[in-house]
Amino acid sequence: MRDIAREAGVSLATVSRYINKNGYVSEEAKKKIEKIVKQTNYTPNELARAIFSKNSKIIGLLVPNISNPYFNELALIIEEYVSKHGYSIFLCNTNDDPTKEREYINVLQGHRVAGIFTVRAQCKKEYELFTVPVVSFESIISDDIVTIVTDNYQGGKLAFDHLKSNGCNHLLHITGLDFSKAVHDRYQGFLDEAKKEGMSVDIIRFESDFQRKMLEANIKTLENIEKYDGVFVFNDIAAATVIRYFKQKNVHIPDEVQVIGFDNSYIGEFLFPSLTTIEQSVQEVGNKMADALIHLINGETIENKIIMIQPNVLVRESTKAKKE
Ligand code: XLF
Repeated sequence: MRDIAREAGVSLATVSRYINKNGYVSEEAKKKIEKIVKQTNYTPNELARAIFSKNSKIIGLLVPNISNPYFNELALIIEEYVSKHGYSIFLCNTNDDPTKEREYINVLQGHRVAGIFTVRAQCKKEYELFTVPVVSFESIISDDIVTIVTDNYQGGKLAFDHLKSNGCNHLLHITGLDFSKAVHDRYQGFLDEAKKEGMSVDIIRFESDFQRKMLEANIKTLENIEKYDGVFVFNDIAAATVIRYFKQKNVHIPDEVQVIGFDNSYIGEFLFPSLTTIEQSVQEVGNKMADALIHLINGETIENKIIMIQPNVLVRESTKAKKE
């Protein structure tokens, strides 16, 4: 910066204001500095900046696995949002493994990140000890940490109502990871609503929601799947493997069985038949998470620590209802 100031014939303070975008720089000085920056291919030393200011312009994003389409879309939305505020994303895949999650938390701390987004977190204590702001999706970590969460219970109810009003009588619910409260709430909403109607539901649990091989191994354990006429799957990527399985077995969707997922991740549109789903708007989730964290990094407070997203039914071809 000193060299640039000398070459441009301006003060070091002016160059610093220009580089850090924090103060007035005359148009004339700007032009001179820009010319030297271009000629010398200068980039600010982010490490030096992080050491000086105690944190960097980097935000950590921990996701269970980026190969789940819902999470890769979420990462994209968050990245787009924070980059407009001058931040970059440090992406960490936890594989839903608490050991890996803990290791990444340490790595992020070591890099003096400005904040953390965490998705389906399991290591609650570690986040509480963090001195920079944390925003969580789905897992309620503590009373102080802002959490964005879909009304999953309501989502489960909506899935039941949709299948019921489409004439389904033999219901199967494929649920997911045991530790996930979101997944459990979907299950509970579906079951409670069925109970109210005096209907029974068979339940199967999948152990993973992102590893294709694991999903396919799970689905092979489904016996007599042909006896069901309505299936609610806990998320869209798992529903995609269910649709494929029915096709291999020559079970026609939606005439013989109707399938509904959860998420509205983009994979649903590419399936044939396209997937009816309970939407938890990824745009809304991503924007709300990013907006909350940027506010917190800027030193503002957020009174409402639980921000609830309302789900809705998105009708496509895998169920019989009229398309909207
Ligand atoms: O954790 C739940 C299960 O999978 C999450 O919201 C998702 O639906 C994403 O696909």
